[in-house]
Amino acid sequence: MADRKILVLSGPNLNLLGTREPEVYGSQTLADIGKLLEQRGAALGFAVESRQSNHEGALVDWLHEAQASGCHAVLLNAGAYTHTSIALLDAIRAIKVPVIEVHLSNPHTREEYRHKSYVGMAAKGTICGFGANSYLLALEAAALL
Ligand code: CA2
Repeated sequence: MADRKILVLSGPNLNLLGTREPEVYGSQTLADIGKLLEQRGAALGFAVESRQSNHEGALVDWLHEAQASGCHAVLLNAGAYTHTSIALLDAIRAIKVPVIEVHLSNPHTREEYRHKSYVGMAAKGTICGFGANSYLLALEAAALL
């Protein structure tokens, strides 16, 4: 059932996860995280589908799709688009599905240009700074909605 589905969207460069900068982003790959989310989701009674794109428009399309297909929630790590994308802000505002902002690192402890989040301006809430566990914690939060 679509209303028991949680969509996990990851943005630009996150396909490189686990291959570079492990000191910042951890050593697990996005596929590893996807498997963990699927397992935990099943235990919580949700089908979890994970997707990644380096393209802003694909993320916008998938947010619209989450609404059209009646998803329960979206977990969104928009990568660097977090800090630049009014298109993502508008897309999140345009849908009723709650979007939880996720980051592996804590952008607030990093460069100033990472402090502003357009995603966060419309997200239900934000979980950041816990590495791969940020996604899992966001899933727990989504299941409570
Ligand atoms: O901490 C996060 O999850 C970020 O969304 C990651 C983005 C960054 O621009 C945000 O400020 C915070 C960068 C993703 C880059 O992913 C890489 C993964 C492995 C190696 C290189 C880049």
